[in-house]
Amino acid sequence: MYGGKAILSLLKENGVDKIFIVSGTDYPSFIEAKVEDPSLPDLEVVPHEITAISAAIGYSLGGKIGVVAVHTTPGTANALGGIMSSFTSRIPLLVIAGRSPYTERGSNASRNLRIHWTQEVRDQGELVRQYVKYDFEIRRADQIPATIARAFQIMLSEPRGPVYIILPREVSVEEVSNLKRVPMDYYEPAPPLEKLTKAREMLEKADRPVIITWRAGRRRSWFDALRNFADRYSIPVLNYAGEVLNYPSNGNMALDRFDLRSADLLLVVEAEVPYFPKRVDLDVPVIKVDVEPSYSYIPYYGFRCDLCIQSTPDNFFNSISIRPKDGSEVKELRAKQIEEKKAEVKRLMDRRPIHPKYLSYEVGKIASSYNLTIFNEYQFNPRYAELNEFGSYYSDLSIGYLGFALGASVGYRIATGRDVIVTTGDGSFIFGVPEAFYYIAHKYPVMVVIYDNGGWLASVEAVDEVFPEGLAKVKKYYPGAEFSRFEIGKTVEAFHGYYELVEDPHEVEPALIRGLEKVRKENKIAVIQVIVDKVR
Ligand SMILES: Cc1ncc(C[n+]2csc(CCOP(=O)(O)OP(=O)(O)O)c2C)c(N)n1
Repeated sequence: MYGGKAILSLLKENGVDKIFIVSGTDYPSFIEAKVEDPSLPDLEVVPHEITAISAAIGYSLGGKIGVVAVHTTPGTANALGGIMSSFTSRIPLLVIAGRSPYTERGSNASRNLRIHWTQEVRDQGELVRQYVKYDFEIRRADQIPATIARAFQIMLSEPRGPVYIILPREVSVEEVSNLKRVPMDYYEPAPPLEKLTKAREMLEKADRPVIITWRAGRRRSWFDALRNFADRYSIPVLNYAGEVLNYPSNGNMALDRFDLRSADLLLVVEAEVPYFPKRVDLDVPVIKVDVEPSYSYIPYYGFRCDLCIQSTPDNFFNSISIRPKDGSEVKELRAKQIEEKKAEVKRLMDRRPIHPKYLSYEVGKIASSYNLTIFNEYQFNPRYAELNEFGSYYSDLSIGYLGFALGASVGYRIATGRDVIVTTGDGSFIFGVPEAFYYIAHKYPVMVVIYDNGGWLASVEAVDEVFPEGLAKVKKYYPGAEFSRFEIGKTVEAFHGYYELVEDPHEVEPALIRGLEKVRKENKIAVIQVIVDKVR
């Protein structure tokens, strides 16, 4: 069996049923192998790497193994943002990149185009090395079984993340003499006994501990363990909806805000940035529970860690028991926050331009009534929604590389079969390469809600933060951060999708329901572009 076919066979054995691919002159072996054996993983064309790698990320978030195949150095360049995102957000991802043929003659695979010289780079792995857990250029076809086994071991062991395998064209056609499987188990950390004892002491002693998280809900058993712990011992949870849903928003311990200066212990779980020192100056002990507590990839990092525990959240939470705290104050605070939000939504519901918080409330209502998963990029505010189930919410990935939500929503939909709604800023929508998204989404349709505030509000906010008395703020004029408004979602019609532009707050709910019906009953992509105010 030749190298390319061996890779596809081994991927299939490892449960991969789909490869998101942007092919080039490096993939004849994959294409030939798929034609020879249709039972090999599907080669799902997504015609831009930003969307393809996002789809693979969504596939992994949906519990399967995301695999993306890209074209040598140009494809890697376009996929780099997704690689960075999966590294910093700890998402398993197998990135396969072709490599320019390295021979000038002697093989069918030898160079036959100008680009086969010009696309060669001195060290291809270097392009991604800061953001992958492992990279390797396969030198001989016999190395394929061990390389694939190792790739799975590394990407699935915590902290999970991307691996980058380079496949030269010569190796892809070379015979593999022995396709022997190599067992390579995955592994993950658990807390040492003495650290557990210390954590128990600190938690017992504290009167006002608070859990701060960001992605402790990224695995179902973690989500369940955190919820049980917080509920049983009455410890409030901040960022219950962070990068993922970490704790149900209808749970008794879900808080939108909490004055951290009144806490006497922070239990920081899978969160690289627990708070902003610029905003709040804290002198509170910290227990950190994390599969990699140091975040050593971040060069400057000043957060204290009085007790650093390298563990998965479930291994920690399921091994600790303490006397429950008195949760009455948290419940009161929570009830107050819910009432405030209700009153706020009531105040905002007739307002023009539409307020993004009100839109989030309406999106949240639809998502919970119709059991949809939300993929959010930038504007949806989860506090105004009811998000209760594991896997019902995914948001901006850690490194802030915009453009993942469109592709990821489709990958997630394919992996889970769940209906998905994407919420995205107008800027983020464009970063997501809509046309490439439509190509794949027309087969697996989702609904997209664009929060169109006519530009990059984040860039405007940065000006106000850095120059609070500045002229730009006084003049409300922000060159470089604003752009003209177009009907950006209308391009979906070229892909037989459904489009609506909404400016009237009373039209929000009916438009969302119409869009969802188009997705569910007519199998169409729906894009609802909502003109919103330039506020958060
Ligand atoms: C690929 C990429 N380019 C640029 C940025 C910088 N950036 C951060 S937020 C933002 C604005 C995004 O616009 P939009 O989605 O409309 O959200 P808004 O801030 O307007 O609510 C930009 C440009 C980024 N994070 N990623």
